[in-house]
Formats: sequence, C-alpha cells, structure tokens
Amino acid sequence: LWPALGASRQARRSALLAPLTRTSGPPPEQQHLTWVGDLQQGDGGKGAMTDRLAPAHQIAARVQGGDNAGHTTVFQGAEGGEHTLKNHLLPSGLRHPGVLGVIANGVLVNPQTLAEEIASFAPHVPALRRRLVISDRAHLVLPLHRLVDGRQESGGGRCSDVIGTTRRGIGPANVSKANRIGIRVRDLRDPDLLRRRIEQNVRFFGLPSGHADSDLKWLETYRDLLLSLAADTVALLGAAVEAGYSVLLEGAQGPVLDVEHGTYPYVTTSPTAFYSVTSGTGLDGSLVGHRVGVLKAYQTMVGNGPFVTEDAGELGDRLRRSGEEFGTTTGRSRRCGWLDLAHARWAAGFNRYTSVVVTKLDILDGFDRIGVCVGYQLPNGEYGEFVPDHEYLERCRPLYCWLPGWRHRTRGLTRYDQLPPEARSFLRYIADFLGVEVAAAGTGPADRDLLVDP
Ligand code: 2SA
Ligand code: MG
Repeated sequence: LWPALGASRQARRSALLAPLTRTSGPPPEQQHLTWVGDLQQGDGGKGAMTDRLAPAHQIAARVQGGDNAGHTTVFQGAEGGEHTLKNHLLPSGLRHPGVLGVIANGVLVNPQTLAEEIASFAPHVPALRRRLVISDRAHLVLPLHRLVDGRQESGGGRCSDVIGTTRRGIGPANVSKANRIGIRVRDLRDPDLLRRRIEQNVRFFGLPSGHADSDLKWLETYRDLLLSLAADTVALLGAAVEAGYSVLLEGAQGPVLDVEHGTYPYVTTSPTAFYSVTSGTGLDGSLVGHRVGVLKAYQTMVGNGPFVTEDAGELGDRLRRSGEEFGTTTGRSRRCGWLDLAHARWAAGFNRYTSVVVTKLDILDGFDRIGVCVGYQLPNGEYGEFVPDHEYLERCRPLYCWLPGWRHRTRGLTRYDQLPPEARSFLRYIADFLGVEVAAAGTGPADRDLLVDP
C-alpha cells in the first residue's frame, strides 16, 4: 500500500509542477519567498519593484485585490525602445521569460479585463499564455457587480457611505463571495451551477431578471480562455515551494485599505496586509523571508477617507503635476501631501517589512525644504501616533520635521553614490524613523532608475 500511495503522490506532484517546465527559467537553487507590499495607501511602485525582483524567482504570483489595482512597469525592449505596461490583474514580473505567472485564489478576476490585458501584453511578453495560470478558486467579477458598485457610489450614502471606490465591482464581488453565491473560475465547468449562481446574484442585489441572461452571455465569451488557464494554484504553489522554487508575491493596495485593520469603512474589501499572503495563496506566511515595502517619497491617496498631510494648495498641485499622480485604473486625480512617516511607522510595525524601497525621490528635486510628518497633534493639544481609525485621524493635525532639500537633479541618476548628500540624509532619516533598512531608491519610472544601496 505505502509504495503505491507514494508513487501516486509523486505523480501528482510532477503533474502539479508541469507549468514550471513551460518557462525558460533556471532550476531552483537557493529558495526564497519574497513579498512586495506598500507602506502607504498604494501606488508606491509595487509593480516596478516586482518587475525588478522577478528574474530572481521562478514564480511571480499576484496575491489579492482585483482590477481596482493599477501597476505600471517601464522597461527597454530588445530593440531599444521604451515600453510601458499597465496591468491590473497580471503579475508584474510576467514579462521575464523565466517566470511563471500565477493569479492566486485571493484575486478577484474580471474576465474582460484579463482578456484585454493578455492581448495588450502579448506583443511584449513571450509565450505569455503558456506561462500563466489562474486559480480555479478565484472569484469572478461580473458586469452586475460593477453596476451595483457604481449605484452605491452614486447613491449619496443611502445604501453605503460614499467611499470613492474605483467602481470596478470589487466590493459587491466580495459581498457575493462572503454570501456564498460567488462565482469561481471552476464554476465555469458546470453550466447549471453557473446559471443558478448568476440568478442568485441578480435576486440578491435586487436587479431586473434580464441581467442573468446578459451576464451569462458575457461570461460565455471568456469561458474557454479562463478554463485554459485554470489550475489548483494552492497545490501548485505548495508543491513548488516544497521542491525549492522561489516565489515572488505581489500585493495590491496598502495596509491602510485592509478590510480588517484599515481605516474602515474607507477600505477596500479584501485583505491587503501581510496576512493576505496566506489567505490569498494558501502559502504559509512564515516561509516568506523578504518583506519588501515600497514607500513613495511623499504621500498620495485616491478615494475618500482621512489624509492627515493632505495639501489642497500649491504643494499638492506641484506633487500631482510632477509626480503624474492620476489613478492608473480610473485616471482620477490623487490627493497629495508631504510624506506621513507616522502612518508608515504603523505600516512597518504591522507588516514587519525587512526592507524598504523609497520611490519617486526625483519628484522632490528642487524643494528648499522637505516636510516629513513624524506625529500628530489633537485639538486638545495632546500628541498622537497613527491609529487606523478614521474618526481619530480626521481630528489629527500633522507635526512636521523639516529636512533640507536638494538642488541637484536626481532624476535618471543610475548610481546610489551619485545622490546628493541631502537626498541620502532624507533616506537615512526614513530608515532611522522606521527602524528598517532603506535598500533602494527610485529616481524615475524606468526599471534602470531604481538605485540599489551597495
Ligand atoms: P475599491 O474599488 O472598492 O477597492 O475601493 C475602495 C477603496 O480602495 C481604494 N483603492 C485604491 N487606492 C489606491 N490605488 C488603487 N488603485 C488604482 C491606482 C486607483 C485608481 O493604481 O491608481 O485608478 O483610481 C486603489 N484601488 C482601490 C479606493 O480609492 C477606495 O478608497
Ligand atoms: Mg496603483
């Protein structure tokens, strides 16, 4: 009995690992698991960071969120031209041919977005469809979810507060998931179940019954694509880690948007903090040796909710213009202000990043002095730290420490030791304040603009 069971286990493991044979990546050497997260609301440059780290891994997995996220990668093509890839669902490291891309179970998949993204990536990404797998447990976002999201947001707070969502249907799709009427990738294999589920959703959200037919028809368009990519990614990732492969885990949004621990109700509806690695992939979080946190050199936010260092005047405008602070998904203007280190310290304590990467340093070029918020003052004169409580944060005023600015352009610098001394002091200040090493700094959007501290 035991040898037979052992042989069947071995066969199953080989079958699970088969997708890895479709990449040109090297075999596993020294295994490492790396997570890329955010110390702010999001939009700090996780996509660019993931892209840079991907070649050191055999698997790049997107962990949570959906097409509300917007990640950007700028790189030089083989022919020398510069390319920009904007992705909402595909893992950012996928353009490297040695990498297997995984869309894990924690991701909410809008099939149309996925199909469009695959089409737009294909010219730049060799053998993309052969190197991509999607969890068969991942839940789908349907047009009806987007419709409900839009209605809630336009409803003036009648059914929910106005959150300033991306209107991508992420909240309602998570409602379906929690209500056990969600539609998973694997459900596409069963037409009867699919119809029943869609009808349940139409009834649950109080929509006219015609939506069932139209959403079913819409889903039919993407059925073959999704099923051709579907796999048990929990088992695949588990077997890959056991076999010594390295995995890069890409988060979306920042910890302050976490549904459990963020500034509720101004949050997204999925986990975004480090524990999302476990819920979103099935991997044991304690295996993750590197927790890389991206931190933009100033603060931005989209949507509603508290933002202590927000500057609605000249400073905010300048940061928005030079930092091109517009939502990658929605094109909305992002709110801007000085870096909130009190917030970042909370994020660092909570997610226990092992290193921090400070991005968009070049956007601070030319300021006489640079503000960093180190704590808050309350109306009664007391001082406070960051607490993820929106009513508390609305009452907080920022306390700034002013650091000297720099006159030299850092934009496009290619070596860490070329940074002006004031810029290096700024990075040192951040590292000391957070108690985490600053391992790299970004001086522009392209992959070559990420300077690594030697
Ligand atoms: P949702 O759509 O239900 O997840 O919105 C709930 C809150 O989460 C915020 N959120 C984001 N914050 C920053 N960046 C995000 N991605 C896009 C980008 C946003 C865009 O990369 O720029 O294009 O507007 C993102 N996604 C969700 C959202 O603003 C709400 O506060
Ligand atoms: Mg973004």
